[in-house]
Amino acid sequence: MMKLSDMGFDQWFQSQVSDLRQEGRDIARISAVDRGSFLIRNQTREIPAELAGRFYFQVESSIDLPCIGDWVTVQYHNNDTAAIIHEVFPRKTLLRRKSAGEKVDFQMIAANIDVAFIVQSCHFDFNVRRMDRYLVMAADGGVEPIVVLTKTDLITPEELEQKLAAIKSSDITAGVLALSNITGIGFDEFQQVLVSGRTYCLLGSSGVGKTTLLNRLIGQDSFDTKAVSGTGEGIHTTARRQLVVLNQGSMLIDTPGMRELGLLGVSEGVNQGFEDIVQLSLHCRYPDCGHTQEPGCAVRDAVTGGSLTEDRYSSYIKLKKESEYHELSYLDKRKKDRAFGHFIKSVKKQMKV
Ligand SMILES: Nc1nc2c(ncn2[C@@H]2O[C@H](COP(=O)(O)OP(=O)(O)O)[C@@H](O)[C@H]2O)c(=O)[nH]1
Ligand SMILES: [Mg+2]
Ligand SMILES: [Zn+2]
Repeated sequence: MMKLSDMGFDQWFQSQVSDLRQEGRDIARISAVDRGSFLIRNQTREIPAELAGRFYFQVESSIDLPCIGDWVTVQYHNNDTAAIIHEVFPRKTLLRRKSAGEKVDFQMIAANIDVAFIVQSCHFDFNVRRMDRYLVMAADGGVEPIVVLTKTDLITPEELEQKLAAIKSSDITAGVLALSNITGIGFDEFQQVLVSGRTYCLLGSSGVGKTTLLNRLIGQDSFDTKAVSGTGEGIHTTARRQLVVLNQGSMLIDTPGMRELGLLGVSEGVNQGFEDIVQLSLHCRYPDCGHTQEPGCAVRDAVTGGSLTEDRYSSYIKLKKESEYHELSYLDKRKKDRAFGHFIKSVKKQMKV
């Protein structure tokens, strides 16, 4: 049993209750989102939820739809095993991105976040300019930023010093933490930042170690993982965004990578920071080489030959895959939606509906 106030429902939200809450409606927080499907978390558990009909014709922009971290009013049905989402509370803070297209529009990433961890890998992903864009995004939404550099095990202490100096010299005033998920160095300092009742969000490119960090937090606490995610692994693999309650009472939201956040243009997104691979690919036998199984692939050859590390290669492939996700056919997307449907079903099953 967790009080709503333990989940971040403070005086600020409390003061809005009389405007929003109607008879028979309860308050809960959005804890997982995948397109039109939601999970909400209340004092005792997570429950699959759907939007009330009015959302489908009253909402003008996707910004008005509930997103991860939102506080909402709900009505339960089917013996409290399903819920309808009625109202979204005003957002205290928010993380949103500009969406692609000619018209400037915004898409929500997460709401009611106290601290955003801007995660970059020391190894390949380090880019102060991109760090700045995330910092602006956080500042715009009233969210405190903390920079987290991962994979310190892959560079020398001197190289790490250089990176920290580069951040300092570019007038970034946010706190900076450096850690390795492999050796565990710096992990305690990271964990100490987390305060119970507060909500944190991991932001950053794909492959920098966000989910590994989350798993480490869950694993080390050896907390009853049911309370952590409801279905354990299922959420990690299928839900697009999820809010996890950690053992010591803080909440953490993992987000998909940067392409999903649309911070960078399509071509820039994948190739920026991978200029060496772009150079190599000019020598692949096929101009449209995917650098996975194609014969005569200069990129694979470089990995085999040792001039390109496996880690860097797989980071590139991962980022590329993520960007390709956006060009998936409608049918493929439907397939992914179904995967989320299975996930919702497994939550229901766990609750022995
Ligand atoms: N060497 C090293 N590898 C890491 C570290 N953290 C994560 N990884 C690896 O980086 C890859 C991507 O990690 P993942 O957590 O999926 O990144 P995400 O896309 O940001 O969630 C995985 O193969 C991890 O094992 C780290 O601190 N050091
Ligand atoms: Mg991840
Ligand atoms: Zn190739």
